[in-house]
Amino acid sequence: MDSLWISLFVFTSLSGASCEEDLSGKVFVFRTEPSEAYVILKPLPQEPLQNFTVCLRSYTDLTRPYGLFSYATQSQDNEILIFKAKPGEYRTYVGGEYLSFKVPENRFDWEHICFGWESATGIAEFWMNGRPWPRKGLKKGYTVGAKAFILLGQEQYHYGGTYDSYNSFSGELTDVYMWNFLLSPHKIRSAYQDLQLPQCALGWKNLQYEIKGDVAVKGRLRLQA
Ligand SMILES: *[C@@H]1O[C@H](CO)[C@@H](O)[C@H](O)[C@H]1NC(C)=O
Ligand SMILES: [Ca+2]
Repeated sequence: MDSLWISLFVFTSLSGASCEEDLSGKVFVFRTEPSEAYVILKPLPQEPLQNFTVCLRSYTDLTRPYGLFSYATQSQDNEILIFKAKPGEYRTYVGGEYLSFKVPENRFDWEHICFGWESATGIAEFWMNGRPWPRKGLKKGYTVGAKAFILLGQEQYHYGGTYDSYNSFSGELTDVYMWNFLLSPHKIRSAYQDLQLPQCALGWKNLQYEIKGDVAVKGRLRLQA
């Protein structure tokens, strides 16, 4: 972190626009439908990625398509994208190509998902609520670009830019993490159960973020006592 960044960070923190926070037990509530809002995640990763895992937990009654996690670079807007195409299908993108994972519909509950990928084999893992789906593969040998613009709640059409609110997320989002390696099955189950996790640059317990638009940070409501 250089001093310019620190002063910018302090300045924006004071203005309430940007913060680094331990968000344990909290959620982002995207209140409107459709929504123009999104949450920018920082810091920008400075290294290209050969392996990664992204985990997050969401809760919504939307049946239209929506973007959850959008990692865009200057040259590829769908560098990494987690997109719910319909109630029974997630699409996970790497380098502009996607895999489709069929999931149960109408569960009406929180959905915890992890998407992991490794370049060496192109193997992609999709986990939902602590269970692995049959592995698939894409973009073997590819390197995910650095200096990405990462946001939650929209699907970027261009780096840092336009999106279509028809693909916006409305509902609740929590427990967002990204690692630059494939998380072990044991740790993916830990992520699902919200237990101790390996250090990461982008994590819910030390999240640097900036809210754009109508998103509130609130305590998580438990479904059961
Ligand atoms: C990515 O994963 C592969 C296979 O697990 C490993 O050999 C390689 O060193 C990893 N690359 C980086 C940059 O961590
Ligand atoms: Ca896109």
